[in-house]
Amino acid sequence: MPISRGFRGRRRDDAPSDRVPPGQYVADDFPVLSAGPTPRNPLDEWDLTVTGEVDGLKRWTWDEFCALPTESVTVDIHCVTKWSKLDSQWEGVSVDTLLDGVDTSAEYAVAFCDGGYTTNLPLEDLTGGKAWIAFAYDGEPLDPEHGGPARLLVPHLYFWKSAKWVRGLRLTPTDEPGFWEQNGYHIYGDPWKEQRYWGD
Ligand SMILES: Nc1nc2c(c(=O)[nH]1)N[C@H]1C(S)=C(S)[C@@H](COP(=O)(O)O)O[C@H]1N2
Ligand SMILES: [Mo]
Repeated sequence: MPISRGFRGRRRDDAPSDRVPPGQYVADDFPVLSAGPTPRNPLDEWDLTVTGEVDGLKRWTWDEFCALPTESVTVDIHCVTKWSKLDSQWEGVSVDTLLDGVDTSAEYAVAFCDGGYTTNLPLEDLTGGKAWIAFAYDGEPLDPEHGGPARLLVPHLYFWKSAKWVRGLRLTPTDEPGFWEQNGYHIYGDPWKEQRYWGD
């Protein structure tokens, strides 16, 4: 008797193609990918700053950051190593909130982190409800391995742009390649265009 696939439930790779970019597969787990050790620093030494091409520096302590308005977001994320995770649930502060009232001529930003990791993005990709500083995942405080206490979340670009242990944004007039962007990854990283590496 032939067994119809329809009786066996939906397979992982039957995920709707409009949600899984080319060359990606859907992962059920949440892999950890870090270029170095997980930094663990006391929260009273943590701050978040917006620097660079701004009138004066903007800075939040952990308590001040926690007092900002938060958003719950459910998004699909896509790692350049080819796993995608659908419907990941986060809580975070919109980057729009951090940049509210910031007057800048900068068109780009470099996110910087504890541990020295950096990644670059056009400011346009951080604003307009497209990016968050996330501090919770799946209803729990963000795991240190996944970037806790807080990480950048930019789901519409490959996940290396979502800088873990983020400590700030430096606004820049030009697009300055970050850690992976200096090491072969694409300057922009649109998963729908498969912009994985230089030249893609
Ligand atoms: N600070 C920092 N952020 C980082 C990285 C890193 O090595 N250091 N790796 C990036 C890469 S390549 C990916 S795919 C994701 C992985 O996030 P995860 O470990 O939570 O899955 O974090 C990104 N952000
Ligand atoms: Mo990655």
